Amino acid sequence: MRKCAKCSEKGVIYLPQHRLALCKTHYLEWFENRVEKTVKTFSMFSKKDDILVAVSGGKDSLGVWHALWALGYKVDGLYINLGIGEYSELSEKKAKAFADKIGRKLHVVSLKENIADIPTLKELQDRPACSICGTLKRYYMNLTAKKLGYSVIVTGHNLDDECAVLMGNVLSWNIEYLVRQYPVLEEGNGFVRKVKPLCLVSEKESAMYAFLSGIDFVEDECPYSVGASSINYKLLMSKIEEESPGTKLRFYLEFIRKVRPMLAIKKDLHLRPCQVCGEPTTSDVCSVCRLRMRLENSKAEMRRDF
Ligand code: Q46
Ligand code: ZN
Ligand code: ZN
Repeated sequence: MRKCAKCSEKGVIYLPQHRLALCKTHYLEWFENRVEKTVKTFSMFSKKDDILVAVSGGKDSLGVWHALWALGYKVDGLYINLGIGEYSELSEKKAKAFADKIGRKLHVVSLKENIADIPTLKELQDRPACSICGTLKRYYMNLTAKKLGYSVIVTGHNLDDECAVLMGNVLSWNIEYLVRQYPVLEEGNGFVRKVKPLCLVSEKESAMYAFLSGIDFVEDECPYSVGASSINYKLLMSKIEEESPGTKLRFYLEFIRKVRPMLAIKKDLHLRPCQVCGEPTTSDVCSVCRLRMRLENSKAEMRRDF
């Protein structure tokens, strides 16, 4: 390993796309500066904002919480317990321990207490677990942030996540999703502002930051992530990146700079409050309330059968 570019210490990481070797201290500094620069470039939030980080217990979400806390932002955490067996139990424990360590609040929402756990909902619906899970996470993140008075929601999506989504949307030319792919989703129409401060750091850089910061994160992936197409896209992108470092960053940034502005024709989604819970939706009753009704109907049917 080469020497650190900032001091004479031995480097612990080499960043090929930046042609930079750094020691532990200077890597942590580099990472936090990069996060801060991303926050400022995309005008995500300021030190006055009350920020809520959606944490899963993994390296990215705990890492972004740590970096923002170290940079002096007012950041608390939100953990949504999905009820996925041991995986959820362990990740909640790690998220709680991390919150205690940095002395910030962690809010916990249990899907089981609010609607039903993911395995139960997967049984009920003929949809992949991740699609139900994504809808519910977005719903409870927004609802909780509003209820508790947070002005911004942070998620831990990194450059690899964003590139995988971008690749999927490009392969199917999903213009509606492509337009929405941006590091900031503005507030309005009942939605709290949502931002991704890790969108310009790779998965490896994020993992290294979490490791060198001494964060105790969940290493296991969610059992439902196996076979997701995004994993294949990530592998493909990483192969290309190995051959030509900097491709991922270029793919994402050039899309943001050059392509997205050409696609960004304002689409009026006709959002209105859900007639049951009041959260924004494009139909009369939002998808979570419809899911809840379906769950109640199936319970009633089961009671009738017995
Ligand atoms: S937690 Fe939920 Fe992910 Fe598990 S069920 Fe799928 S979406 S894989 S980030
Ligand atoms: Zn150094
Ligand atoms: Zn609703």
